[in-house]
Amino acid sequence: MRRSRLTGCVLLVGLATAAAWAVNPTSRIPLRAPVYSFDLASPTIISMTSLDAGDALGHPGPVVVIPRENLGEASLLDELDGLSEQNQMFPPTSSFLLVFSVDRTSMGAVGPDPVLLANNLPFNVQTEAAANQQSGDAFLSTQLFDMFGPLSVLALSANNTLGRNQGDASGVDHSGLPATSPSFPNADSKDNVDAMYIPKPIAGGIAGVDPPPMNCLFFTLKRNSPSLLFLPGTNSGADVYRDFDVNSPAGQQLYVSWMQLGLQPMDDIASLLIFDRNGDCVYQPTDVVLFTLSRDSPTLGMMDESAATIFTNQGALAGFPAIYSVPAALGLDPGDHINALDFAPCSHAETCVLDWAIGFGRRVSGDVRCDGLVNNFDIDAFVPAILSRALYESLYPGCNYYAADINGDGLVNNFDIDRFVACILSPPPPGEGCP
Ligand SMILES: [Ca+2]
Ligand SMILES: [Ca+2]
Ligand SMILES: [Ca+2]
Ligand SMILES: [Ca+2]
Repeated sequence: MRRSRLTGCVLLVGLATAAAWAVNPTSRIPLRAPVYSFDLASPTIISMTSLDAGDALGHPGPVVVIPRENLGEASLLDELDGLSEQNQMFPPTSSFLLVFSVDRTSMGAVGPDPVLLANNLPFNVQTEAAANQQSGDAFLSTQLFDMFGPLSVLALSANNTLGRNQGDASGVDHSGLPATSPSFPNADSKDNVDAMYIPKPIAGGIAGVDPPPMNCLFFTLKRNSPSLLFLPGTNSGADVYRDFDVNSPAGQQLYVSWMQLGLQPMDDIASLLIFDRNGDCVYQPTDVVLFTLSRDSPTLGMMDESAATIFTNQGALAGFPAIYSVPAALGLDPGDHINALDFAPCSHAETCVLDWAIGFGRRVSGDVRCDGLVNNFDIDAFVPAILSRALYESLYPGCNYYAADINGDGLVNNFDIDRFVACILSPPPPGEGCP
């Protein structure tokens, strides 16, 4: 009796706390904004004639950052299905969290991790699926991996948590539809992130350690995309292309074929993460190629595997790819489908997840002075934040530098100024951040 009353009290307190934080779930440190695509059935692609399913998009916007023509996609019906940076300098023993997107019918296998729930980080594939808004999101693994597979570090359960929402997460989103906060029930059609890479470094901006210049970009197209007939491969959704110049229509070549990956011609690579380890943009068996396959790929049937199984070329036998990770390692159900994949360098899973995951009470965008209000007095703190992180943190110790990342792209820079000014002119209610 006494116990249940106590539980009731705790629940009430929990609800009251959640109510106070019911606005603007976001992250403490935004994952850097990705380059990504939406599929043909996405309402954003259908409603905006300037955006196609073959384009590589950027946030906020979305805006086109690589037009489809520059990846050899001549048709409005082409779909960009996998995208990967070169990742040529990444050390083979370094660890990371996987970052992935799922398709419209993925449900997840487990509820949120209890440790993350206790930290007001209540969103994962299952909660987002329950709200019919999972397919436009990016999720983080809760355990570490390296380029060869899962690492056995068990601080958190094998699960996933929300890293970027499709919309309305104080900028930590894909500018997608529905334009609603995580877990807000959605009855409309929804965008589907279909390809993605996050320019490294993954969280925040660290001067001087931006990624090394990329010599080529890797991509795959969806099976039956019209332009596969003209690209220099075998008209297969399981061929991987490289592009040496994303600023011009020329430059596409075959990087690795379905046969070299142990696949079938009718397979369809649905997500792609490449470590071109010697940095030459040429395929060698020492390069690491991670990928998932679409639900109807023949190889999944032959191997009795899942569209949420991540495959690798490392250790593959003739005619079959090897398995990099199983669905349960990511808190996914065998019926789920991973359709975009990247990674976020990380040495301690719990620390990274607490920093990057989306939840409540995380970061009040625009409250750079951290007094709970966004108003004119934040201008004096915003200016040093734009100039230098060290300067800002010396002037405002204990405040969150990323409160100045108004557009939620993971960087504090000049591109935040316009939104900050607009926000100060029309300030949000107390406790809420800039939209
Ligand atoms: Ca895809
Ligand atoms: Ca969502
Ligand atoms: Ca290579
Ligand atoms: Ca920013």
